[in-house]
Amino acid sequence: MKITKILTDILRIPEDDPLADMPEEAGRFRPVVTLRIQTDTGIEGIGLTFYGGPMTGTLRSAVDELGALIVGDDPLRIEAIVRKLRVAAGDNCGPGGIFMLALSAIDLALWDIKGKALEQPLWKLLGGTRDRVPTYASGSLRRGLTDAQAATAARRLLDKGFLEMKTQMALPGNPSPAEEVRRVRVVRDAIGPDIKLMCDINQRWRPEQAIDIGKRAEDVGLSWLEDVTVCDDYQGLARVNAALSTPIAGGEYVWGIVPFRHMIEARSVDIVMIDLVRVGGITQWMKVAGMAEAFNLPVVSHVIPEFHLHLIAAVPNGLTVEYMPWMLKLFQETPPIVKGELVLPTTPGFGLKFDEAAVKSFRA
Ligand code: SMN
Ligand code: MG
Repeated sequence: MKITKILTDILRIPEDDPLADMPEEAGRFRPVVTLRIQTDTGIEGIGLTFYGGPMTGTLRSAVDELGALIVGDDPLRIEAIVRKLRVAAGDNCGPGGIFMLALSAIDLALWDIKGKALEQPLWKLLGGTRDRVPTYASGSLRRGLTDAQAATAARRLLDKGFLEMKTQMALPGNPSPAEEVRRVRVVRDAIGPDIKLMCDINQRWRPEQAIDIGKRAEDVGLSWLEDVTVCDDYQGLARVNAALSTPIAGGEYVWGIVPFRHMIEARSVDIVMIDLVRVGGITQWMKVAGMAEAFNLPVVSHVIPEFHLHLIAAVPNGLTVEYMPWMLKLFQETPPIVKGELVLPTTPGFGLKFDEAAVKSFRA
């Protein structure tokens, strides 16, 4: 099989809140680069990447330029392609940043091709541990909402059938520790004791603040506290992790596989969060999951559930999928949630098809 053509697009996707209809700020858009890799067999693989922000044009160019280097290559030899692109480009302008984001889009599309060529859904091809995975609602219970809005949004998520959901602390205006904890209790009280509740700090606390507030929040029964301090303060994270019984999660801001080694070796986290586009695509995601497994740690995904559910279902230590609904409207169909769990597709590859009308309407 040979790669014949690389097609990219930039789309602007509205930043709404389809889960609880409680957007923090209306009218914002998120730019995304989509990719289609075509082959001489007629099989087409799809991928995407993002986090380019105002450099999204540069990100698209990077995907185009890396893509041009692999026309004629065998798409099933993914490690060979990754190595070639690393040597050609990444050794000098990588390993993280735009290079890695672009490489990830290519890696995703290559795995989609492999699944389609072997006529298997990716979750099965990659290990197939289970055909349903827990999932949690994300993006709705944000720190900028009022208490009443957060409670209403949380109840809407329950009505939608979610059994797990994530909120945020590190509230605007740097309030007192007691105020932070009061807010997370508002959400807990709205959903009752049996729903899993996670809480994201998005790197906004100092380690000692995280220990203080984390201790006050222990009885809220959080499934995890996420990114409690800057992502690469592995020692600071480890101090927080050792001080609290609430599990500490982190990793969404970590690029490539080697920094995960340092994070895990430092015992910075109890739960390893892996972001498919920052880690370098499926090829590298699976390596980090294996590394975490060797340290007896579970892994969770970050955003793009329609891709990530395959990976959490594939590996034995996959815990739950973040149901962040950003890109769902790009596709004709996405996996349904039944009794709080995502049901894995049986169609080959990711089992995703672009909704061409949606793609057209989001084109930048
Ligand atoms: C998050 C951060 C940045 C972009 C999307 C989502 C957040 C999360 O940290 O974990 O959902
Ligand atoms: Mg997060």
